[in-house]
Amino acid sequence: MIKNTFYVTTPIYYVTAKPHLGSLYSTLLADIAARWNKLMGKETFFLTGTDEHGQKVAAAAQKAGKSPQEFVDSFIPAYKDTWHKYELDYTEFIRTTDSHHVQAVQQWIKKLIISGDIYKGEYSGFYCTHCETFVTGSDHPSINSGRTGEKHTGEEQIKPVAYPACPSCGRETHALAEQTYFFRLSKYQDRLLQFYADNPDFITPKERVHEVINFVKSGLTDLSISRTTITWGIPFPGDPNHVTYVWADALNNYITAIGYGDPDKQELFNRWWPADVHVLGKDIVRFHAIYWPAFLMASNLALPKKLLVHGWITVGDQKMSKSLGNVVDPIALYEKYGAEPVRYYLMRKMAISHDSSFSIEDLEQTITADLANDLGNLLNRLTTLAQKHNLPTVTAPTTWSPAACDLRDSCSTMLAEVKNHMDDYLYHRALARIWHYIHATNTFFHAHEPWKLANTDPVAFAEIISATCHSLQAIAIMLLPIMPTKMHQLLESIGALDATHHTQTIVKNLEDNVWRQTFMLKKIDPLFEKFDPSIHFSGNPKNTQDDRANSSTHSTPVRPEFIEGDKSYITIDDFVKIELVVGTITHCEPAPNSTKLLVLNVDFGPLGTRTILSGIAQWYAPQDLITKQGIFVLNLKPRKMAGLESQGMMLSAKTEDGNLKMATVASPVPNGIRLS
Ligand code: ME8
Ligand code: MG
Repeated sequence: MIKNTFYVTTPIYYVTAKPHLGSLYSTLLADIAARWNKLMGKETFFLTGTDEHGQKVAAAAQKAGKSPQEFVDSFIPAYKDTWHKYELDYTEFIRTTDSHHVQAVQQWIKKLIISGDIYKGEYSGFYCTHCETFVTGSDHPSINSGRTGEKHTGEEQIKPVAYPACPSCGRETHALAEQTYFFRLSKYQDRLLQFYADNPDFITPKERVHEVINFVKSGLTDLSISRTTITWGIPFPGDPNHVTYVWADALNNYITAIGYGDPDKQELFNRWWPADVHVLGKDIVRFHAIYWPAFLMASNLALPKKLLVHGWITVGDQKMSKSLGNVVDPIALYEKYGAEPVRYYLMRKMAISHDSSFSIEDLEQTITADLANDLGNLLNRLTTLAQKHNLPTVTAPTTWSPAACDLRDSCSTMLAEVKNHMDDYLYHRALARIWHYIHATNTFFHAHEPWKLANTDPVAFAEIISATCHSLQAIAIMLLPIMPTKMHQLLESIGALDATHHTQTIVKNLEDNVWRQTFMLKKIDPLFEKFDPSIHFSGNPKNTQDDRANSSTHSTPVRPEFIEGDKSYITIDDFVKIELVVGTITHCEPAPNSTKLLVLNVDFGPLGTRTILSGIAQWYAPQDLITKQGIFVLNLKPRKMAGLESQGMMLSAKTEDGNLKMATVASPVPNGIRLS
């Protein structure tokens, strides 16, 4: 029996902050896949949610001075509100702290312990908290676990890297040695390779499969799936000192949300599993293409049909990310532009397999040109004309002119091609194809100058109006998954709202060149607003279509009001007020009566020597610092600390998990040099 169901998921997001444009993008891709399949007559389940356990979340909670549960709870309304504002019509929002998920994961573990795929052992290696991932020796052949022991050249005042960098994010990992439960990943190496060979379409875009195959071929070691050094996680069944590794917890959301582990929900589970598509960004391919299929194999469950892997939304050349602090706030965009223009822009401009740069200038130009001018104006002219000539109801002619037949033929070709693109998740191509047809419809409408025909040839006039309405109906139906509310308004204004109730038949008819009999036209407020780029940007406001296509490659920075948590840039004048100077630490000792502070004597060359106190005793022994060059703020108001006056501040970087490194220069420079 062919299932007439469609199950789509998004990554569940770490709740360390509110959602941003990147998480919106993934969730939107899933929403559009669900809406499209619904339109094509399938029953759909669209799952999204939040990943709430693990070290990363616990560390962020601690920093915020909240309990982990309180901390994660505080973000849920922001997620749900943002998704509702953007019309992301999910079926279920799963939280990994939901009790049914917790219980189902525990059951899953128990089953695998019984089957022998989970066993207890000892892990010793490295861990990246940012990616919540274990880094093994084979990931990093160049593990360097100590000082180089070379002679002093001045250069190695910078400590050699003590731990390997994380292969995903490049951050320094930390050492980990603990008792742990392992998942027998190594056992599934051959079956995984066979699966990739048998299912060449498992990963979209296809090219991504090579890195996965290479990784598996290089040899899979068993995966540590419990932690004893953290407490914020699902308690490991039968061993209270352990909590479940966050990925072994999180990946299972895709099955626990539809009833896995609940005997009363067996039918529901069978109805939806396996998932038709998991949407994810390219950062988490390894977890979804290797660990997840192996977990499922071990559980005797079918594997998902597809992983839809997308690239980054970037700002300039940088990935938009919570940790880089350059995230665009979807709510600020919503307030200025509305949900559906932003939905359109993200789907039109972000090619799924590539990284794509986001800029407000490009967004405004796209809304103005594509939505307000190409589509909105066409509807507006049509309905204005019909109203002016008192033609509320248009009936299709018995025979169509050759020009109208051409338009009708190109409509059915457009539909067939757009359907293929939509089925292949190539939404930017589908939209480009629809816009090609919108241009053809505009050309048809304007070339026949219906405003002149109204009084001279009422039959020809009605034909132009009717054919344009048919085109608009087809366009609106294909755009329903992208801009549901606006397209309902459009269909209503041409009296074709009923088309939304039986879309499959309508699409079939349009493909078969069967056009509708009557339309009833009603003028409505413009569907889309125009944005004049000259208000915010210098340069030629009348950019052509081609200029627009290029504009994202040399994009202007996103305006500050759209950057989350960064509502006010400083100017260069503000920056130069801070005197940042390089100096060498010539003497260092613990501050009297303090376990935290060190007293540094720092030589600033021509600027003299200063006494500076720094709260770094926990990370550096005094002798480690002598002869090192640091970066200091020299015009900070002197401050009394531990009974001494500190005449400046040393800069350092503290990581989420509490490591601290002093800031320095890449190679020695003369003391007293000012940073600029
Ligand atoms: O990795 N452009 O959660 P996460 C496009 N909890 N997409 C982006 C993006 C950007 N600049 N930034 C983030 C996790 N994303 C785990 C997932 S799943 C069982 C567990 C999207 O909060 C993209 O989909 O770090 C990426 O894969 C995801 O957010 C990572 O979200
Ligand atoms: Mg991430």
